[in-house]
Amino acid sequence: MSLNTRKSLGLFRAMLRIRRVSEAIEAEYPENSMPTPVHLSTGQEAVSAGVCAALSPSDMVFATHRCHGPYLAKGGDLNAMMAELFGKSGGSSGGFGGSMHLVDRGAGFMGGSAIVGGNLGIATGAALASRMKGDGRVTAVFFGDGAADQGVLYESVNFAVLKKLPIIYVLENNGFSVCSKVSARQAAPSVFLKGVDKRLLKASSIDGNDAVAVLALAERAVKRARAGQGPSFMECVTYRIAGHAGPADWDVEGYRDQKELVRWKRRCPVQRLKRRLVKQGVDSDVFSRMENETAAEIGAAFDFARKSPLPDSSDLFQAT
Ligand SMILES: Cc1ncc(C[n+]2csc(CCOP(=O)(O)OP(=O)(O)O)c2C)c(N)n1
Repeated sequence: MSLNTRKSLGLFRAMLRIRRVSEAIEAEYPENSMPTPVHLSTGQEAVSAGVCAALSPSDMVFATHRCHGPYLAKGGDLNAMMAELFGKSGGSSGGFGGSMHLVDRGAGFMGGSAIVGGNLGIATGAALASRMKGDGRVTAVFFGDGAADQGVLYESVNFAVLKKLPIIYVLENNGFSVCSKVSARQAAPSVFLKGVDKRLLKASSIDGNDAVAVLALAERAVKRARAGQGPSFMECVTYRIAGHAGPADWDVEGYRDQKELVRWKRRCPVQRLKRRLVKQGVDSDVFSRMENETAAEIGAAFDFARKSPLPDSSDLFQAT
């Protein structure tokens, strides 16, 4: 098997896992066993998988309220994620944080944030700390097009360029901020890239549903960061197939064109990569084995979450 096929299979496994975990959450959510809002990233898996595959375990990732994908792709513990969603003590934030506040420092996953744009400044600060300590870590910060409307993005990028910080700004442009389209909020497509001086900031816009392309761009960004050449900005154009929050069928009707949704479903990043791998000669047994392993892992994580005790209120100040 060629190195490229092996890398692509790694991306496929990461995306499949995120997709199947999301589906399992969707199926369980109406049971009211998870006392937390959930923001699924169905359709956006290639961004998490591609960016995180370019990073080493000690590199840092900061994410948003839609953080399951980056958490899992960065090596976060699935048992701890599920227990967190169930509000149990075995959760990654002791059951006190919920779905938007996953964290796994051991895996370099520094946390999701419910404050839109909130992690941009914090991640930039973490990259400054890496630069000052010379620890060689690269930081990637995920944020949505809604967060890109905020001034903190410009302040952060400006500072990162000024100090040549080892950071990658990963814009997951999924077309919406809750129910509000990008075109209703921004003057032109990729407006935040238009005025950028390319000599100062390496900024690109790519197909965010192509995991191989995301990985290739992220690898270049990591290389630049490690070489002390400063930040990169990657706009990954994708689509949120799920609703803003909760299971997909909880989506508020009317705010998006159903034909557009169907078109993007056809561009499913997981199926796209599978088709490519089949063309490269990967056997159907490989996919069946991955499906079985993923299902077993998810089943075990749900069991772990169900059996984990509720947190003790006296632990509240330890966990927050
Ligand atoms: C500072 C702030 N303003 C508003 C909100 C309410 N809010 C929660 S999610 C969201 C949309 C964010 O859209 P985007 O950044 O594109 O991320 P996506 O949900 O599309 O992944 C908003 C406005 C918030 N949590 N924080």
